[in-house]
Amino acid sequence: MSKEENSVLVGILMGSESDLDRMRGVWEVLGEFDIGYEVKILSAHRTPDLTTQYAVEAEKRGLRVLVAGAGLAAHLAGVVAAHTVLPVIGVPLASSSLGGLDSLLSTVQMPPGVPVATVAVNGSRSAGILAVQILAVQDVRLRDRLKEYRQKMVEKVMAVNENLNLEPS
Ligand code: RP5
Repeated sequence: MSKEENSVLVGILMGSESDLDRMRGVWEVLGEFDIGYEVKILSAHRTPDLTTQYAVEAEKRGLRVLVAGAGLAAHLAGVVAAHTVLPVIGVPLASSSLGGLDSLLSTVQMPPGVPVATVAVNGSRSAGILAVQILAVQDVRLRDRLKEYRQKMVEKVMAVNENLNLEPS
């Protein structure tokens, strides 16, 4: 799956097809900002060679940010980060009886030297926004669009406040 109109700048990886729904927010946001992306199912333990190959080749292929989501022991983002100097955003997924705490710790607690920028458990929209922010460092128009996005958030909250009509109990 990919958005072909623009050059592909963001690689979105996840450990299993069962992660698709929880990762959807990443490509929804990238679509909203017209950023080219591709989505791949790649697992650190089920397809270790393919995962390594993808991470090693990503920079040469023109990708600029990688987003990796996985549940359970969730070592995908760390393994990908080990094979590239591109920024890697980790999305811990709550796919186990531990409610995502396992994924959170195994994604965020990378040993020093190989960081994974970890968002909230199931925080796929935030991962998408962070990817846009990273790309926006070199792109003033993208920064302006991020400012508009923030302004819309303000307006949404203000509209909710205007419509709050709570009866005293
Ligand atoms: C992880 O194991 C995946 O990222 C997924 O969250 C979890 C379960 O995978 P399936 O057994 O549903 O394929 O590697």
